[in-house]
Amino acid sequence: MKKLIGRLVQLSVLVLAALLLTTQFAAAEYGLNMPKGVTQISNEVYGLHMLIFWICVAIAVVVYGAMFWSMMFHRKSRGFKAATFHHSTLVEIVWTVIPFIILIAMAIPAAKTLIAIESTGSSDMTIKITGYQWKWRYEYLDGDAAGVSFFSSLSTPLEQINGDADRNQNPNYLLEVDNALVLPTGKKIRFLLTSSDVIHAWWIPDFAVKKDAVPGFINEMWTVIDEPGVYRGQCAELCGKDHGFMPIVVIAKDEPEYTAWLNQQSDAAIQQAKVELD
Ligand SMILES: [Cu+2]
Repeated sequence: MKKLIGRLVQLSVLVLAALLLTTQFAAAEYGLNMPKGVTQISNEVYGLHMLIFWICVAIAVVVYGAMFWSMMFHRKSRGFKAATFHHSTLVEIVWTVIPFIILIAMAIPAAKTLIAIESTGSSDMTIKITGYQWKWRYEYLDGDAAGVSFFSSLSTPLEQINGDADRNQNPNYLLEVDNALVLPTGKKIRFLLTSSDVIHAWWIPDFAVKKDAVPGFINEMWTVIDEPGVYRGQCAELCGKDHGFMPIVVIAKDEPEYTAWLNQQSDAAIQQAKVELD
């Protein structure tokens, strides 16, 4: 009887552990995995990530499976005698060749994606991004938007930062800026990235775009946004005391809305020039 109760307790602990594990896997869907993003490149990056992940899972199943199988069925208490050989050329060749093949199989899709990420050629427009302690500057360098330039700083209300207002009311707490970067959809946009003081990093997870902004150097990256919308990111390189207070907001607009925004910008620039002349 005692044995039976013991077995039952063991069984319920196992069931509980299995339940806990499965709920954690379900939660991972939402919290732990990387986002799929909204661009072709971000989807490619996600696909590559999942491919490598499943290869790792398969390796783990084989390795741990062999380990537990050996521990279970070849244990000493079963009277199993350990082998005493010291050297096996065949085994050594096998455990060198198999990982080599796996690594090559992983390197081919990884290199393909990496080359695609770095292909900044034949872009439709270029925007220069400069990191400052602690804000961003955007300069539209060519095309109809040439000359448009502005700073983009944190605009989350101060009372929210000080804790006087309910932070839970604002899902974009610390992620709002005064001037968002406005981009057209369906165009290949090349970014030139630099910094005026320390190293920052411009990062929009939904675009799978992330690179360091290094003073004295210009880094390149690119994106094509398919859908209009608001996309958010942050500085991703520890850059001083307000590193956590230099968010990035990109508003993607389709052609007519983007043109309307552009006209507004030039009108504002003309007004500004008039004021300065007077
Ligand atoms: Cu920064």
